[in-house]
Amino acid sequence: MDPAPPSTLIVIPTYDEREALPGTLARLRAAVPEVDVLVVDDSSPDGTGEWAEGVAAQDPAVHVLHRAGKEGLGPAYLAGFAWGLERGYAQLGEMDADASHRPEQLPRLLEAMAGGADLAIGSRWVPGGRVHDWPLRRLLLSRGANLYVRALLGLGVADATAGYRLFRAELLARVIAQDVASQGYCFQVDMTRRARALGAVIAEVPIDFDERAEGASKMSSAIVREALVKVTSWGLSRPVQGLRKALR
Ligand SMILES: Nc1nc2c(ncn2[C@@H]2O[C@H](COP(=O)(O)OP(=O)(O)OP(=O)(O)O)[C@@H](O)[C@H]2O)c(=O)[nH]1
Ligand SMILES: [Mg+2]
Repeated sequence: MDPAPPSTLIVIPTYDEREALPGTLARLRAAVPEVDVLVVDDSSPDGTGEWAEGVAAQDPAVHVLHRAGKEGLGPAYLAGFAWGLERGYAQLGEMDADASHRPEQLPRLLEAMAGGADLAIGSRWVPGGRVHDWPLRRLLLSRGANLYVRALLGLGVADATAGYRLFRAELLARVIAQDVASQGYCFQVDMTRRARALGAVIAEVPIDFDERAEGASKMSSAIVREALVKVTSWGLSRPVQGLRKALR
């Protein structure tokens, strides 16, 4: 008999996703019924949290964590991960509510974990990865951000900003014990560099990334600015850290 698959929790952060979440959640539950889901809602004014409560009342694999207000992606993920680690999930992951990450491709990430990865990333920028229907502006932003991260941080990861991921619980616990303070999309880069520094095995698997079909983007210039400032400061502090290590 095959051993039981590792228990898995996918955290979906939501802010005003009443239009998009129902389709994503239905697809996720149908594609990988063995995976549990935690919706982390920042008191969405459009009632996303209440809607998700209704689903959770019917489906024991779906859970909801309500937060007091909109605090950004990073704090929402950290709260979701802490919730899942307390409950003993063996692997914990991330997925957007807007179905940009195809739930049907989650098995690719699960396979990478079964193959020994500590962190599996659903990547747009490895061979076989694709982005569908993105305007040129978004393509350039994502490509540019990843090239900048690669040049400054040398993580050896093609899509360090990706939000489709699975972490092994042991790795995640060690990473979040480090007070990860990033709020927006640089949270993903921050998690990747900390995982790398801890010697994690990181696997990238190609995915198809679809443009959001419903609801509105939460991307803002403040989020881009935070990422630029943080990645630059992490990059500049690398030689200093290297020197400190060498002198120790
Ligand atoms: N809880 C919470 N979720 C958030 C917050 N900001 C964004 N999200 C969620 O994070 C996920 C990614 O946000 P998106 O707006 O789709 O960001 P994006 O994919 O870069 O932008 P688009 O491609 O335009 O959709 C979605 O599920 C959002 O609802 C926040 O402050 N709090
Ligand atoms: Mg999106």
